[in-house]
Amino acid sequence: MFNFLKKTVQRLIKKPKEEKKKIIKEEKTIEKKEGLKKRKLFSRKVSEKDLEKFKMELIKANVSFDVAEEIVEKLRDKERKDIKKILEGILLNLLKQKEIDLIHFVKEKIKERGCCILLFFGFNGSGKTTTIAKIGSLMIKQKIPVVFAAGDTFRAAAIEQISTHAKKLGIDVVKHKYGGDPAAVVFDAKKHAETINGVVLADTAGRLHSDKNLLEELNKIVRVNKPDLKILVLDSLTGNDILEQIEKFGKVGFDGLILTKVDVNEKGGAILSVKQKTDKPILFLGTGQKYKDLEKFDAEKIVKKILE
Ligand SMILES: Nc1nc2c(ncn2[C@@H]2O[C@H](COP(=O)(O)OP(=O)(O)OP(=O)(O)O)[C@@H](O)[C@H]2O)c(=O)[nH]1
Ligand SMILES: [Mg+2]
Repeated sequence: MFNFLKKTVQRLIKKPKEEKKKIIKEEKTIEKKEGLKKRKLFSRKVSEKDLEKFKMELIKANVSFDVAEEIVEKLRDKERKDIKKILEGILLNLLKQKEIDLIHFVKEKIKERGCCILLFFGFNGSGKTTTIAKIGSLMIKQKIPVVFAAGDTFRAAAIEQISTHAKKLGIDVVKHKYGGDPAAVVFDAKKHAETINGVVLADTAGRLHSDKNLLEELNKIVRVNKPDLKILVLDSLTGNDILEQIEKFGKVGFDGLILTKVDVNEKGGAILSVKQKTDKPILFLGTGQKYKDLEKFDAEKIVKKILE
């Protein structure tokens, strides 16, 4: 996780030995010619060439162009010895967020009104159904009654997929027929959740950029069922398209995000771009295919990983 981003940052912080030797040699020549003052200028500050290279590498690590520029701007004319500290500040600032403690939130909602509805949506294959299963498992561990709503009535086998997870986890699932109205599925799941004082985890069909009807369907689910939290699930491997997805789903509105597949994401830059694009909190990172592979988002831990 974040290996590529980490290497990029490390390259800027620690110059390779040969390069350092070369710089010192060049500096000595300058010193002889033009005196000590010039040498200090040359050696201490991070060079324009290094910054440009750093920017390109950030972009290669899936950091968006705007964010890469912003980072480099803040490093310009700074002394090399301060770079690590400055970068730490930039990264922490980019990743900071208003936390939502999901378990606490759900428990409070159930106390208030007898149930809680969490609606999950996102692009095709981003990991919605898998993430719902992981969160279902988490809720059970917290002794919160759970019901799945099989709201993907669009894709063949989607109902079976969530039913299989439900069976493995011992969770109830409310389902209708294929082609049925997802808003009605979530409504029925809510009725069931009220009888058990539990939480509805509502699955939905994957969306493509061009799926106007599916976006309308999503709006209808929201209108009819008024979910307590709308959660956008994003695949961290997506690259710059991820920003477009945030924009699209922003039209439905979301309260939090989950970024999946960070375990197979060597680059790691998308997380910075996402944070810059939206001020909604990242609730969890998906770190694998097992139920336990769900990590709470922790900005300090991530920055430490990149800079250590
Ligand atoms: N490595 C890894 N794989 C994941 C993670 N989350 C989901 N996947 C895999 O990604 C694939 C798609 O996951 P789904 O949960 O079916 O995605 P979806 O968004 O429900 O897909 P659609 O219903 O087709 O829109 C599956 O093979 C999952 O096992 C993760 O955090 N890490
Ligand atoms: Mg699915």
